[in-house]
Amino acid sequence: MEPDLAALLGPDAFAILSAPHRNFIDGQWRESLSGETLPVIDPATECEIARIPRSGSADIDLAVISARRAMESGPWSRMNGADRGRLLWRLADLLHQQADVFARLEALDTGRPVFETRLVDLPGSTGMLEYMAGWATKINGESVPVSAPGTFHAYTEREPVGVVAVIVPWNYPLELAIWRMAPALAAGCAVVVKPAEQTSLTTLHLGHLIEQAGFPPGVVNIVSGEGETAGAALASHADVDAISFTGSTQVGRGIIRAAAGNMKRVFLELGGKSPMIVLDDADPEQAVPGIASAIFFSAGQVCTAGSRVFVHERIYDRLLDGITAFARNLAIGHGLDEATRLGPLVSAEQRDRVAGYLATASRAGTYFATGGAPVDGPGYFMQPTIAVDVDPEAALYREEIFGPVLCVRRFGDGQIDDVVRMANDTVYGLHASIWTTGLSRAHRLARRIRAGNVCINTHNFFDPALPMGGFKQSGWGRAAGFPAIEHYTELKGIVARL
Ligand code: TXE
Repeated sequence: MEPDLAALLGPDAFAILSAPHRNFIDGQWRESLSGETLPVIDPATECEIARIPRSGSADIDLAVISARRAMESGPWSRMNGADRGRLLWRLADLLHQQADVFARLEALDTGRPVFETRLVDLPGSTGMLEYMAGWATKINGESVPVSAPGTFHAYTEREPVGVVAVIVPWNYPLELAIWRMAPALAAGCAVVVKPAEQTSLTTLHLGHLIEQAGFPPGVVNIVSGEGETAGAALASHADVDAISFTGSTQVGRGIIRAAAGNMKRVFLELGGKSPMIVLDDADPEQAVPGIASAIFFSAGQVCTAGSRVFVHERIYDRLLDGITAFARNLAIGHGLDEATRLGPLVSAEQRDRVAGYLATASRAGTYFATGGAPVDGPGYFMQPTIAVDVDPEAALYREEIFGPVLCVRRFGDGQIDDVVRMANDTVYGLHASIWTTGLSRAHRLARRIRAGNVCINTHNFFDPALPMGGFKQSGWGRAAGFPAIEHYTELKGIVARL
């Protein structure tokens, strides 16, 4: 049974949940053209709590036309960097004012603890808007000393790439939408955002803040719908210039194919199977909570989750006991309960997927130090799980589980080369961490790991200033920092005969 959402959410967030949820296209609030809707399910109770537009290709078309118009003839096209920066700051200010409301709605929709959405999603969102607001005035070209400098004068300029499609997944809906939108807007692009069908509430509601901040109509369009229809229409749309996709590697491959039609610029942030290496001199006080949080935060539904850990035998027992106790002590509950530290997985589909991996591993005789199965419903809850000595060929060890499941392996003296080989023996290369008090060992090891981000004595570290992204099949390009702006600009060389 659904708990008293009015009491749990508070009046402001409850009012938002209860109001109609519509697409935001060309500065207007619209139903899907077909009038169809999709249910929004509370993953902790399996109850329907709202409905969102089930948009199709005709809705996507309207959004793309509106973005194109904003790019080419609207006030946006005449704004300078300072104007754009001011709008991004204003949006950040409005989000600060409503941070708690957004954090609660996000917790309800994703199932993740409100403790997390408050700690991570909202500061991460406002921080990125503020950071990119600063870049808006600093997107410079360069003068270029060509071979005949007295005869020719050459310089470069960065122009906005055009209309950008932003497709985001269900785990960090608001934050990921903002991490992709903010650099595109700073660069002067117009965007069409499609949130994941499971978790669209906060992204749709962000449209109200975009309106209040004063963005001209059409600069930001938000359209909810399913991946195979609305998402696919956006990915293959001939009038979209660039696409920023965050999601599974499998769909990422389809995005590349869909983008080929008109050669869209493609940014991809995809899956991971991130390794953590614990050396014998690691500080257990730091490593135990650090490693447990790396996998159990957001119930492991994080692209960078630390899902494989290699532990030196001298620290192994202490570490395994510590993370096992941490897992058993996690308070499992509704995301809106302040005490909750492990919410449900986002959907029945995701719960069944994770349960399937665990059942296969169980049949193969895998030993679980704790967990290993779903928690009885209602709600898509999964036990925090630690699998020991998993066969390196097993699916549990090789594939992205996207649930609270950690694979642990032990190593001994003289085996560090084997550990590096095993850490890198994956099609992914998104994130990694090294746990040691030896400064030189840490940096030497960091150079050998094939991943876009390597953390030392921490994991899942993100900052708007730090480029983030994947090697190998974890993606193309980097989010955050100036590299993110580069994705949304075209570099033009201009030369004049003097
Ligand atoms: O992702 P999808 P799903 C991984 C994780 C998870 C698995 C499946 O392993 O278990 O993917 O999750 C849209 N054209 N990650 O199925 O399908 C979709 O509507 C265009 C890792 O939810 O990739 C949503 O908005 N768009 C990941 C977005 O793509 C399409 C986060 C992501 O959905 C589409 C999420 C299509 N054909 C899942 N099909 C990470 N890297 O953080 C779907 N979409």
